[in-house]
Amino acid sequence: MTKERVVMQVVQETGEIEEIPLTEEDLRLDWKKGTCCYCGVGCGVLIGNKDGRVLKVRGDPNHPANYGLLCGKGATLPQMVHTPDRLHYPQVRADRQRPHERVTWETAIGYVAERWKDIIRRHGPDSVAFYISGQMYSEDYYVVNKLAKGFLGTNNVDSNSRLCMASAVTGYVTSLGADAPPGCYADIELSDCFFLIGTNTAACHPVTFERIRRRKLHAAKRVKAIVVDPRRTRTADIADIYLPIQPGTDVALLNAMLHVLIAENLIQPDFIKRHTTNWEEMRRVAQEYPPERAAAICGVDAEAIAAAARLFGRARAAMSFWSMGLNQSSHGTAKNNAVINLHLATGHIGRAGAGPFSLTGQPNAMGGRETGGLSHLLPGHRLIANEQDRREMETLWGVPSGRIADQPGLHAVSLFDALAEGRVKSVWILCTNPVVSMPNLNRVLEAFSRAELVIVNDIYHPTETTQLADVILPAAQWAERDGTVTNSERCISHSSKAVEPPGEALPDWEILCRFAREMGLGESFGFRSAEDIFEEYKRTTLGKDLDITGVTYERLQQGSLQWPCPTPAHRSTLRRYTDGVFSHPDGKARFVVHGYKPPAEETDAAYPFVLTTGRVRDQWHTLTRTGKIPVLMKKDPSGFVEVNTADAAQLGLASGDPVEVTSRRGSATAPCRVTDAIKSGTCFMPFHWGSLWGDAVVNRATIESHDPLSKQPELKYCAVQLKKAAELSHA
Ligand SMILES: Nc1nc2c(c(=O)[nH]1)N[C@H]1C(S)=C(S)[C@@H](COP(=O)(O)OP(=O)(O)OC[C@H]3O[C@@H](n4cnc5c(=O)[nH]c(N)nc54)[C@H](O)[C@@H]3O)O[C@H]1N2
Ligand SMILES: Nc1nc2c(c(=O)[nH]1)N[C@H]1C(S)=C(S)[C@@H](COP(=O)(O)OP(=O)(O)OC[C@H]3O[C@@H](n4cnc5c(=O)[nH]c(N)nc54)[C@H](O)[C@@H]3O)O[C@H]1N2
Ligand code: SF4
Ligand SMILES: [Mo]
Repeated sequence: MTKERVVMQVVQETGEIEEIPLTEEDLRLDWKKGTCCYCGVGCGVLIGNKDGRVLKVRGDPNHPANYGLLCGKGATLPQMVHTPDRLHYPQVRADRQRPHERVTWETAIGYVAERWKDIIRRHGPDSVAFYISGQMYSEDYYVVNKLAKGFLGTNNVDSNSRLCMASAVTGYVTSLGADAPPGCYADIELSDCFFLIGTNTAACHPVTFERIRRRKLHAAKRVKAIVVDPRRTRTADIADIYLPIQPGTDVALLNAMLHVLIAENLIQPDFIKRHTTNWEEMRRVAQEYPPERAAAICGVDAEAIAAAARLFGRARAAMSFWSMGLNQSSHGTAKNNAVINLHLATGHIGRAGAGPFSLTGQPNAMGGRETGGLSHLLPGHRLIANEQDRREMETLWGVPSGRIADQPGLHAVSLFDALAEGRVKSVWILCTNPVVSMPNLNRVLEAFSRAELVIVNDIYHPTETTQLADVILPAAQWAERDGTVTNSERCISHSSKAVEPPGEALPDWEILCRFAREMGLGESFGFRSAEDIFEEYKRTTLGKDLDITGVTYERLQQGSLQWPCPTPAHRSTLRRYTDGVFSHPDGKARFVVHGYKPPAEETDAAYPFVLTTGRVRDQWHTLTRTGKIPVLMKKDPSGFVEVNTADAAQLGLASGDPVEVTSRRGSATAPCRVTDAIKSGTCFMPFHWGSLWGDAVVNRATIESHDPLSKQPELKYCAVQLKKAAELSHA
């Protein structure tokens, strides 16, 4: 690092950039290139370490996702590395009444292998399952998939990405013919209309939001922004039009926007004719959604819907951003298709500054899909259901033809159902905390108590999930191991090992390989490094839409690369579909048409409020990391329930009162926050606080109903009653 004044730049909630100077001493640290392990923005970081400890972090000025900028979570990464509750050793309990006991790796792996052999012998390979995470590196993902689908003979591998990105995947695949957003972050600086729907970008993708905000504010008259969310979050601060939509009704709104675009000749008939199919059906259904009809369904002004459509249709280049407000829905695929339809009708796709851009939640949700990390996928964007795809993978893995089962495995919700019903006997959970994050937690607890053997890889103990495990395996975490991730814009970055993991902790892939060897599969799982795995994995992408055979660890050390990147000389692919040729066999994009459907569970006299859920800016998921960082705990020290002012008055609730939120499945209790920023009839709780923190556990109430295509559960909508509680309980 040079001698000039080096600062860490951190974007604040207000949009101001705080500059924290690095000292002379800081600059003498050993700095390694990494990637932030929190959100899907995928910011490049430099990890400053000394004597085996991570001491500082700073944004990588050369990384295209952030050009040096970080948010508050990224800036405090060092504080979550060396904590007192890090797991150092494998632990086992043979009897659930007894405490966990430290064992050697040989004993732990030997025990798991022996139990799985026995369970598989008695009940067949589909009696075991892996539940994994969009926070694992692609190398970990590849090894789990190879092991389960290629060697153990079960497709029961699903990821928490099912709760996150599954509807975006089915949306892209049905509309465009292939997974992943067509554009890139650099489009932000070239766009003149931002359509943000179902995303609190300011809180959840702060560095990307800062780019959007800057673009908007630098040309405030020319660049327009539309925000659609039942809660007025800071994301709406940049909006020219803010639509406080009734939760779950987005398809009606989007169809009505298309109605207006057609009525006012703001569509591109030439683009539609040359590059799409199914327009007549689209036009017919859009006709059924005049803005007045949508206004009644969505609870927003018809004129505002028309105005939003005009901004979108008149823009030179419009970009849409969305995330969980659309994906976590019993018709999440339809919501995704409906956004993409707006782009297809107006030709806002495949060119600079324009395109549908779903924001990826976790740092490697995208890489997970690339490596086959959902129960219906195989590596290289292949499908279990496709015979040729299975044969190709069997050849690549050197296993007999027919080894890969021809039916998709269990998806996340059905996996926990199968455990609760005794159809699956054992689950191995890696890098996720389902006892906080799954919907309808009482059902999940049933699953754990019925399971014969629960194995959990984590970096900390206790978590709500490790507490219930029979076997706890200590994983090396961020900065303690190598690996690659793919962020929201298809950009692959390498994250380096900077320090040794604590105690006997090992990278997840290595734990899995040790297990595979114990199962007698040593020949196929002899990987010696993450790079070894990457080299094998990348060959599975040869000739596929995401071909990355031109990527090497060495090239990634120089900088990240956006797929496809098929040759060593190939530079990143910024945009796909620039030639108007889409990924369906006929080369056309498809209008996938849906009418509005109500959510799975509707409100009634007994459960009159809509409960929606989500995140706050300074916390990450189930708090295992950010919950230990005092500066991040300051703003929202506990869970809470946002209640609209008029509703609160009627219920006799004031801010700070304990309020009990009860659905047909369970209840949570947290302090009330009375606010005008949420729509009347709707309440909101963040899902971060699990049972280790008290009773603000919102997923006790949420519903496991899911989209029929994507199987993504409806975490953003269920019916609840609200009442003042006697008191709050704190752990
Ligand atoms: N600070 C922070 N950042 C994160 C994370 C984190 O835990 N903390 N997690 C990461 C991950 S994995 C993910 S998936 C992303 C999630 O990022 P976001 O999707 O932005 O976050 P959420 O808060 O879950 O939901 C976004 C918004 O959807 C709105 N919403 C609810 N129902 C509806 C609806 O029916 N229609 C519409 N239009 N809007 C609705 C909610 O009010 C909420 O403001 O964030 C990533 N970034
Ligand atoms: N109500 C409601 N529920 C939701 C959501 C919502 O919006 N509303 N959002 C859903 C979404 S989008 C998501 S992505 C999920 C997230 O939910 P989870 O995945 O359950 O949340 P995390 O806290 O990120 O869990 C990651 C776990 O892995 C551990 N860990 C970290 N690094 C490593 C590692 O390198 N190896 C191993 N083995 N372990 C590691 C952490 O300590 C932690 O226990 O929640 C879902 N649940
Ligand atoms: S925006 Fe996301 S990736 Fe970037 S520093 Fe913040 S949490 Fe990390
Ligand atoms: Mo997510």
